[in-house]
Formats: sequence, C-alpha cells, structure tokens
Amino acid sequence: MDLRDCLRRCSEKIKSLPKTSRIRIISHYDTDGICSAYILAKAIEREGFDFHITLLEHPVKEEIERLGDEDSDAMILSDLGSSFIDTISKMGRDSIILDHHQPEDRDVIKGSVIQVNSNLFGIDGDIDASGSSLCYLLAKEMNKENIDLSPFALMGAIGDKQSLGGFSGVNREIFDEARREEFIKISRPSLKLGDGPIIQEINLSVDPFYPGLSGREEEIGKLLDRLSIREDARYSEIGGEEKKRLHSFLMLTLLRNNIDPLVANNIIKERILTEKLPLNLDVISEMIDACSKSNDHGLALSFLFNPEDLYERIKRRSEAYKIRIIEKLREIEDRGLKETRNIVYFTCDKASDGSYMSGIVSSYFDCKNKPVFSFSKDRNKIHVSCRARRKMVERGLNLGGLMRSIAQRFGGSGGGHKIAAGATLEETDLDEIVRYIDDIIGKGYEGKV
Ligand SMILES: [Mn+2]
Repeated sequence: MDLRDCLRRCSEKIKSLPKTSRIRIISHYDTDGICSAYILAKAIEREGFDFHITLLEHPVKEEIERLGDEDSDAMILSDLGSSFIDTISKMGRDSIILDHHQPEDRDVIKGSVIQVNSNLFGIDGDIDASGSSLCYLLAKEMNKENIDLSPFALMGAIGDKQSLGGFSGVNREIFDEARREEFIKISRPSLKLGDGPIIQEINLSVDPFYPGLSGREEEIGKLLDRLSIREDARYSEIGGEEKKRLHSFLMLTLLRNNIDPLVANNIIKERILTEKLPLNLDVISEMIDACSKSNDHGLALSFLFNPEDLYERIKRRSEAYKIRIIEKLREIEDRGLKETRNIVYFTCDKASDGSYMSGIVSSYFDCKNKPVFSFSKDRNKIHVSCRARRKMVERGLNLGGLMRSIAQRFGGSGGGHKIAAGATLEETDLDEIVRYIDDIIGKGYEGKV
C-alpha cells in the first residue's frame, strides 16, 4: 500500500462513521502536536462530526488506555502513537495513527488500527515530514478545500525544526502548494522578532539567544543608541539602513560564539506569513511552544481556533516562560559552562527546562566543539539531556547509544536520537556520572572533532 492509498482508507473510515460520532484526537503538546490536532479537528468538524482533543506531555501506555476507554467512537492519534500500536490495537476500537517518529512495528494495518507513519512509506520523519504534514495530507484527502490548512502544516514542521536548511520532501511539496494557491506569503529576509519594541524583543529572544544581549536590557539600550535606532521603535517600522546595521551587528555577536553554520543561516531569512495568523510562522510557532511548555496546553490550542481574541493572552503567557528561561541562560553565560575533557555541561533544577535549554546552549553558546549535557536532580533521580551539533554526529558521536549505555550502567532508562537524547537515572553521584560520560566519549570519540 502506498501513502496515498493508506490516506484514502483513513478518509473512508472516518467518513463511514455515523454523523453522531464523537472522535477523540490525542496529540503531543508541542507546536507540531498542537498544529496536528488543529488540522484534524477542522477537517473532522467540516465533515459534521463532533471532536474532543487531548494533549499529552509525556504519553504513557496507561494514559492511552484510559483515554481509549472513555466515551468516544473512534480515536485519532497524531504526532505520537506508533510506540503504542500494540496497546491501541488491543483496545479494538477504530483508530488511526499519524506519526513521524521511528515505528517499532512496521504494520500499516493492525486489527482495527491504521498506522500512517511517514517512515513506513520511505519518507524520513526527522526532516521530510512532521506530524502536522501527515495530518494535513489526510485532511486534503478528505476534502480538497482543506488546502487552506496548509500554513498550519508548515508551522508544525517549523516547530519540529524541519525548516532548518529549507523545507524538503513532503514539507517542500506543501510549501510549494501553499504558496502557489496563495495561502502563504514570503517576507523579505528578516530577524525573528515579534511586534513589540525592539529593545524588548531582543531582551526576550531565547532562540536565537544573543550573547551579552538577551536578558540584558541595558546592554541592548546602549547598542541601539550606538546604531542610532530608537529604543521604542518596532522592527517593522525601522528603515532599510537601520535594519542593515542591526542585522550585521547581531550576526557578528552570534558568530563570536562559533555558532553552527546551519543555525547561522537561519538568523536572517525569509519568513512565512499567512492571513490566518498575526505574525510570521517562526514567531507564532515559538509562542505556541512556550505557552504549552508553561503548562497552558489549552490556551496554546485554543489560540489556533481563535487567534484574534487570544493573541494578547498567548503572547503574555509565552513571555512569562521566556523570562524564566532567559534568566537561567544568563546565569550560565555569567558563570560559564562547566567543562571536562570531552563535554560541557550545566545543572538545572527543572528537567524540562534543562532539556529545552540544552538545545539553545548547543546552538548559541561556545561549546568548544563538545556535546552539551544538562543534569537535573529530582528527589532520588537524575535527569540527563544532551545535544550535539550535526558535525559531531557525522564524525561518529551517538548520544542515543550513550544514554542507553549510561542507563544500563547506573540503572534507569535512556535513549533518543544520535543528535539529541536523554536519560533518567537512579540517584547516584553526579560527578561519577560526568566522569563516566566523559570517559566513554573520550574512548570512542576523542580527537575526532
Ligand atoms: Mn512532531
């Protein structure tokens, strides 16, 4: 069965349900998961069905079982689900999985479940398709009119960092289609800044994190003064010459920390605009993610249904989250990363913050060409998150493998991708863990960077 046939079967299955059916959508809580749920909900609503959405932060088997037991006639799982296919098929309910993570089970049809996993159709789920892209393909299969949902497919892919280096694969096709049919417009190359005064926007910029500037309003004030840009000016208001001065200064600031060329190419670039949303997709994608990470999944999702009314609320919520994160990043910047022979690391009181921050640190801090680790103590456990740059992986580093082996050594669980991974370990001495990791990387990897 090819992808198209599979989507057709999903569409037929949904349409064959009685119109009184209630369809449960279960999705991940990040931007990609939220865009996936929104696309599905719109498509389902347009067919005249009732829907109910549940967003999960850390999906576990018990939760899926519980949700499957509740009162609904069919289930669609998006941006997750492939790792629960056994559990889901045992429930015997009509279910559809739309996922782009590595599947454990390669069956497209399993009992009453249809598994649409991009990787089963030769599409690389790491870069060529997001959960939202797959949901969009299904929505379009259900009704051509759903092509107006294409900007949300692209926003999901952006949320999963699939736009780094330009869209490819399925994402590229959606991008071309959305542009041709004028559901999106492309801006001139610009920085990723929101619509507030520039001084505030740079102050709260986490991704990119501008060294010496993010979280330091006074320093930004001095900079704007030197560049002869009014502090309260908005980015959209300043002229071409002022923009040029600002762009080159910020780029230089970033390059001083040896940032990855792949990341550097993303700093000043064309942005995607849609009439459905107030700002470009890069900025909105980050707002949704920040709002959801600060525990307001509901607001993040509702915003897509009602962007005009909820814009100010989601903006405030995401700012509060960013203020908290920037404070911590600034501390790391002031204190410096801890460094051993083969890694750099920092400690963080909250594991989910540490995980997000390790990505930012890896991209924008000078990590001396070493992978970054974040450690968080949580009662009698230690959470580890780690990130590397693509170049290190190409030279043989495998963080997922490392996390699996560390979990075996200390007790706990761990795994992930080569480039980003994590583990939760039973309480043990942090120095011992650091020494162990440093040693393993040193043995297999030293001198290769
Ligand atoms: Mn995803």
